Amino acid sequence: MNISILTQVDAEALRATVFHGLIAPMECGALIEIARACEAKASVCDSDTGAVRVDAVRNNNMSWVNNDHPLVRSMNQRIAALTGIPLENQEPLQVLHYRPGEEYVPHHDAFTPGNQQLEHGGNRIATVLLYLNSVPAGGGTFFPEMDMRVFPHAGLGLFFSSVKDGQVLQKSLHAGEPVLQGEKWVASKWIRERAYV
Ligand SMILES: O=C(O)CCC(=O)C(=O)O
Repeated sequence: MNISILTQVDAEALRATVFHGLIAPMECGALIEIARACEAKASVCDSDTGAVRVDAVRNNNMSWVNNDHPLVRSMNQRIAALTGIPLENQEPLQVLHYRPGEEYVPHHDAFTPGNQQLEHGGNRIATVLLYLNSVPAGGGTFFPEMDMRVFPHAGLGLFFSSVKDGQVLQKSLHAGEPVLQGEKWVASKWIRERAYV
């Protein structure tokens, strides 16, 4: 891996890092094809109750790609090496696919106290996004509390933390903005405090 850090933002307890070099251009295309074969309407996990449901807050498609695929296994290992967080803390890799007008409205990836999802390895402490294609217009990942936006470009990655000392970081609020032109493919990895079960 030859990772270049392009930007690093430390906002109170939140760290956000934009990087390049974790995924090669050919691998971006291959991951899109793996995901395309098994995509379905995206679901959300209620941040209070943990219940999983299809919801208008996220009107794009998604795929939970097979962890046994050599490329997916390799991506998971690279994410563990990049973050220094054990592989076993990772949820499966998901690939999100947005068409024009589709979006993921502002949300926190971390859960609030009492959520039954916390039983599956504690909270989501960090997220890694890997942009698999370049979007001609729209489709940014926007953090309204930090006025920070990452534009999707093939091969770019974003790491951000979501929890510090057991507290959900309010500044980690983020959205997948509506795609205005073209399509957007992004791989998303949620990482737990402990082994994901
Ligand atoms: O599509 C994006 O840019 C954001 C995805 C996202 O919010 C997530 O995976 O939690």
